[in-house]
Amino acid sequence: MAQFMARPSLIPKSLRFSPSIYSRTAPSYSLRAVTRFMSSSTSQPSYEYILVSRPEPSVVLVTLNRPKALNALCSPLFKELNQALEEADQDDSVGAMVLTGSEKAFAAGADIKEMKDKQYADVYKNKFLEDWGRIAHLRKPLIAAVSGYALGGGCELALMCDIILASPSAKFGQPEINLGVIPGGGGSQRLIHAIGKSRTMELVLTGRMFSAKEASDWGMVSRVVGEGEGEVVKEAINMAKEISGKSQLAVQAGKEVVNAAYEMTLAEGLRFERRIFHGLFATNDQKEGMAAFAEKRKANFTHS
Ligand code: CO8
Repeated sequence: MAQFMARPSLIPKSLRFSPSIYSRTAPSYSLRAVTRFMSSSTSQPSYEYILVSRPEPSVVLVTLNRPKALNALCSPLFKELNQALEEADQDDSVGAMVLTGSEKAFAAGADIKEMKDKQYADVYKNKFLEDWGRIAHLRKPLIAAVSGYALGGGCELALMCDIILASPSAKFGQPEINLGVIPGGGGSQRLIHAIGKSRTMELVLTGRMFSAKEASDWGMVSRVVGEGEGEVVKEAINMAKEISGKSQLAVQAGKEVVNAAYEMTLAEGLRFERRIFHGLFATNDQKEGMAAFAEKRKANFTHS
């Protein structure tokens, strides 16, 4: 399929963001895909390494946009990513966020060229990578839509998201061992929860890439979507839109209790879940949701 590089001049004026967002070449979506996802943009701060759009009024889509380096995760990119996602997290009109890359690469890992000459004193003193984990502290759901390479930090970035959807082309892996290091963004820890010890050990020690199908069979991704350019982003946006139609309070509570299962024993987790469940009876959305069911109408949540 003919590829379209999203230069501003090729996008109708009414569909453009702030022009400075296009200072770099956008990922290789088709014109149709690009305009569809950008069709409801709002004015955004200027970013160099990401694109931010509103494909639905309640959904923010963040697209990693460093195509020449296969979306390698350099520090300035992560700074922008944190800023865009944290702003969306605090925006009352946003119900969920989607994070994606290009057809060829979600992200091919941390930027090896940026890292290669770093010294221990430097990385330790300056807490290298510590900031990257801020994504895991967002309160609203973040859905990863993965096509192409998701390697090293790219795989870890996907694992920091709440839900992963994969295109059939997705290739995951933790190849850090080939660089003389190990995963540094949670790859060894989050992966083990998702796919178990033996598989994690194999992948971390051999650096072997694994397919979307394997990731799905092992439960690391929710599902592999159908073939087609932009399909995985479309599915993720639909899912984010669906989540956005629920009570934001209940969604955040649901995310909190699911994540708590990583940290707690079963007994603690069950107690925590019940306490949060009880707490939701103090919300208007619980009253509205249950009243709407009884009255056979659609709930009108006010997120209060
Ligand atoms: N860093 C910097 N540049 C990269 C990276 C990277 N990780 N990956 C690709 N690039 C660059 C290449 O250098 C090349 O640039 P140039 O054209 O200037 O030479 C360009 O992207 C295109 O890459 P290739 O020519 O290699 O493209 P291919 O299609 O031949 O190969 C691959 C694609 C297989 C993805 C290959 O590029 C590759 O193996 N990349 C490195 C993958 C890797 O080792 N990733 C792990 C990095 S270490 C890491 O992530 C540590 C995690 C730390 C924690 C992070 C927390 C979130």
